[in-house]
Amino acid sequence: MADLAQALQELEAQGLAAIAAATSLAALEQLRVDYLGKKGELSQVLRGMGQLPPAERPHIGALANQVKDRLQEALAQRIAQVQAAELEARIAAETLDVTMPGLGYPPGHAHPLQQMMQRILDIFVGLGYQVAQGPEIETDYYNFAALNFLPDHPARDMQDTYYLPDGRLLRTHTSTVQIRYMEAHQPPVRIVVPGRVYRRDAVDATHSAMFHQIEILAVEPGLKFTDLKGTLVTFVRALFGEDVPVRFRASYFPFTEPSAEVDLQWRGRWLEVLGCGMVHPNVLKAVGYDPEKYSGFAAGLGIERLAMIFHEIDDIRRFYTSDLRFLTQF
Ligand code: 2NM
Repeated sequence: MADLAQALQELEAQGLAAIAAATSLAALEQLRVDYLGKKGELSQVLRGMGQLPPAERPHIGALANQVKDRLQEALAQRIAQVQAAELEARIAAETLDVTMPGLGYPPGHAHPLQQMMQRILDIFVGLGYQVAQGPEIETDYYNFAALNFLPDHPARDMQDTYYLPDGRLLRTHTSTVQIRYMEAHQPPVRIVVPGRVYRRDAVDATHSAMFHQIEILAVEPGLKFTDLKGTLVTFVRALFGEDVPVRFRASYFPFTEPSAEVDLQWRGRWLEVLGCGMVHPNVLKAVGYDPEKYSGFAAGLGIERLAMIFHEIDDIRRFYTSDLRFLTQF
């Protein structure tokens, strides 16, 4: 009996030491099998119980249970310690260094046409105009009829405009938006309208089948040509400089009467930059405004043309071919 009791105590001391020394969950599981498993050390020792006199068996049995409980308790504690240590090691290994420099995307900037458009919009917004936009696919009515184009006007020809099979068309100017805006609002009107427009032109250095326009429209009682002139001179000076020479030349548009072209002198040459005029009474009538009560002025310009003058660009196609050697210069 003394042998068995001593063997149990040695087993406990040995087991506790091994458990304390173990550093992984796998090693601890192996120790559990070795000491407490069916074929483990404790079972081996207890096999000797059969040789004991019956009176001694309860005492040894109790001792064996104590050893088993202590080893189980030690295992559970050590497993918790090892798990905590493993978690800490993982957290330390996975720590994110938020100060590490990134890969770095090259900084971009707005396309030169968008830059020019934004500058022009800013000037008119500063003069009290609101930005308005509308659809690029339009009806004959909004693109031509409401704008006082006669039924046989050459711009309506299949040769000059892109038509859809259902008779609708790609707008040839943004004036369509002015018509839609006037239909929906009563004067006073002050809008600036940017957008893409389409012309069935042969593409070359100065022509594109799609380009960008900005048009303005103001309507209220008593507006005169001098109001138009003052507005456009202010605009041109804000864009090209305070002392740039500006001149107005008589011209013709179906939707304005009188009409004019605006030229500016730039590096010694007169350049045409804007079309403008007083809104034709037929256009005011078409949107339900009384031409006896209201008058209006309007103007339009091509963004590409203005950007080409401003930056001395020689070919309109450079805007559309996404060549970074060109685009990064602006
Ligand atoms: C231009 C030139 C002159 C214009 C006229 C209108 C409207 F809708 F009021 F009739 N919108 N835009 C206009 C007038 C456009 O572009 C060269």
